[in-house]
Amino acid sequence: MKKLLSILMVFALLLPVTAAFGQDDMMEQPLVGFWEQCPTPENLPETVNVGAIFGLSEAVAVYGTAQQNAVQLAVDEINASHYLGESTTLVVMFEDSAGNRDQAIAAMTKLVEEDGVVAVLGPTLSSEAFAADPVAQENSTVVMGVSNTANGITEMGDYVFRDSLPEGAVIPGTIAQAAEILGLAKVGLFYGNDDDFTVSGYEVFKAALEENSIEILGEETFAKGDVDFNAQLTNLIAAEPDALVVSALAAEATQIILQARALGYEGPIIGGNGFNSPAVLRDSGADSEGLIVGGAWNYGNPNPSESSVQFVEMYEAAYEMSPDQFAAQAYTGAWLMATAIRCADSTDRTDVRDALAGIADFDSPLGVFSFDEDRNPVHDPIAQIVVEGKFQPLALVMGE
Ligand code: 1QQ
Repeated sequence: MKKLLSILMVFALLLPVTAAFGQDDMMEQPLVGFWEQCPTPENLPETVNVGAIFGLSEAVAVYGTAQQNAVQLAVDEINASHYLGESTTLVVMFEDSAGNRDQAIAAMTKLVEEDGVVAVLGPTLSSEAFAADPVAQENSTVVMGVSNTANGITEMGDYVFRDSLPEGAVIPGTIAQAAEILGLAKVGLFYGNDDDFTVSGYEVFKAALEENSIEILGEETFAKGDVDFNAQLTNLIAAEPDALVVSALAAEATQIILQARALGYEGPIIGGNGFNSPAVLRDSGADSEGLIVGGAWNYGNPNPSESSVQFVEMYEAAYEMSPDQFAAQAYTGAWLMATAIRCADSTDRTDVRDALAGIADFDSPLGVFSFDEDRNPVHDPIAQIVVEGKFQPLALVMGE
């Protein structure tokens, strides 16, 4: 009798989920989430609004479009599976910041002060986050970066979170592995000196190179929007480096790869997070072969979490293309935000902040995920190398 009862109860629990997806469109309950750790909320309103500020136009759209796709996918799953309760719908209000600091401030102000959102995802760039996040902090509203990797982001305040591994957590391991595999002794360093992320990436690269006793033969800089890098590359290449180490966003990263190769440079290029978009590989074609980049997530990870496998399937089915690291981080960010709202069982912004800060051992496409005490992510990075036009795990390619 007891057994029958428990079977019936399991059926009763499953019913709303299967009903939501309909007969033809049955899917399993998403593997992401705190389904058991945190009970189904009972006090949420019919609609819960969160904001998302991404670069959806201009050069930064190569990152922002993937982020928007991934957040929408997560929200659709969250609603279809009634993660926030039977009658609560999560709605995301997207704003385009176009990679521009002033636009990011305007978007944040609108979402937080006029639209009254519970919390905000984004903005895409660290430079936008440094401009706009103080607006969220002043309004005691959570903002969670899903691609901000510069040092110091969460130091803006206790409402500022990120699920994107900072360059400081990725680059040292990548440099150490690259140094071992390539036997690096001397490199040339090239970076954008007018962007918070590219400058921070440069500082982290420099410290990691020094840590590994790799000599820096020369340093060169550029500015956002530059299109001709020949003068700086000529100087760097003339010093005969074992590798070029570059901190740049996608548009400049692509041109730097193409122009370095056109100048006859055949050695390795090691890039920071800005290189992580498939668009960089597409636009630089065969010239990107051998590019080494550290990341937070890789499509070809030989040991993906189950939820990563499910995420890839869902994303490919929805968008007819493969997700990249930025999509994986944005998808995870949306689930983390929904989980904070679910566990808070409230739309009070401070309750949501406290619930988010308490998330640990969250099963996500990024792996088992926790926030540290400074609201930065804790999970393993992955060093990658471009082979046949795709980011592959470096360890796998090297047969380790
Ligand atoms: C930052 C980054 C960029 C590459 C995000 C797209 O890491 O601005 O922090």
